[in-house]
Amino acid sequence: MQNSFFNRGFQRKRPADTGHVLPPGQYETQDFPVLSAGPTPKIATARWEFGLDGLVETPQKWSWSEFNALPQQDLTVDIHCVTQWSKFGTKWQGVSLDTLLALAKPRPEARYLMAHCYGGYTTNLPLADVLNGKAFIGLQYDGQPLAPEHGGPARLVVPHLYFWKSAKWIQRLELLSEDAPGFWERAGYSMYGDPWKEQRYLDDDEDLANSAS
Ligand SMILES: Nc1nc2c(c(=O)[nH]1)N[C@H]1C(S)=C(S)[C@@H](COP(=O)(O)O)O[C@H]1N2
Ligand SMILES: [Mo]
Repeated sequence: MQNSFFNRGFQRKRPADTGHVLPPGQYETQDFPVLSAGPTPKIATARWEFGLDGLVETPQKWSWSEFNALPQQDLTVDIHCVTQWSKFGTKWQGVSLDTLLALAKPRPEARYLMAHCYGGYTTNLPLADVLNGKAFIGLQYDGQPLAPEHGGPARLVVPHLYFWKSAKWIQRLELLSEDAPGFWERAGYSMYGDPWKEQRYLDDDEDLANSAS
C-alpha cells in the first residue's frame, strides 16, 4: 500500500507524464505575463488590415472579416520568453501561415521575412521557420478573442522560437531575400532565437560566433 502511494506521487512529478520539457535556463509559470516594448495600440477591427507582401507573386491584403473567413485551426503550444519564463499548453485559434503563404506564393528568392506591427515593433524570421505548421496568426486565446495586451486583434505566434518573435498587433509580413534585424535584434538579441540552443543574444548565434573567431 505504502509503495503504491509513493509511486503514484513520484510519477506525477515526472516531466514525461506531461510531455512538456523546459528549454535550458527557463522556469515554468502558470501566469501569462505581458511584455510590451511600448503602449498597447488601439486597433478597431473595422480599421484593421493585414498584408502579406514583398517577394511574393500575389501580394495579399485582408480586412478583419476577410481574414476571419479563412480556415482556422485549434493549436496548443508551449511558449518560451527570453526573460526565462515558459508557459506550457497555451490554447489558441488562428490561421496557419501555410494558408496565407499558399495564397501569396513566395518567389524563389524569398528566404526571410520581417513582421511589421501596429505601433512600430518589428521582428525578423527565416521563411522556413513559418512553413509546415510552424507558425500561425492567433485570433483567439483560451476560447476568447485575443486580449489587446497580448496582441489583439491578431498576433503572430511562432512557438519554437523565443516569444519576442511572436509579433503582437501584426499588420504586415514582408518577404525578403536577405535577413535584416528587427526591434530587439538591433538591440543585441539573437537574429534567430532558438530556446533549445539558448540563443538569447547576438553573441549566442553560432554562425556569427564562428565567423567572428
Ligand atoms: N508588437 C509587439 N510584439 C511583441 C512585443 C512588443 O513589445 N511589441 N514583445 C515581444 C516579447 S519580448 C514577448 S516575450 C512577447 C510577449 O507576449 P505577451 O505579452 O502576450 O506575453 O511578445 C513579443 N511580441
Ligand atoms: Mo520577451
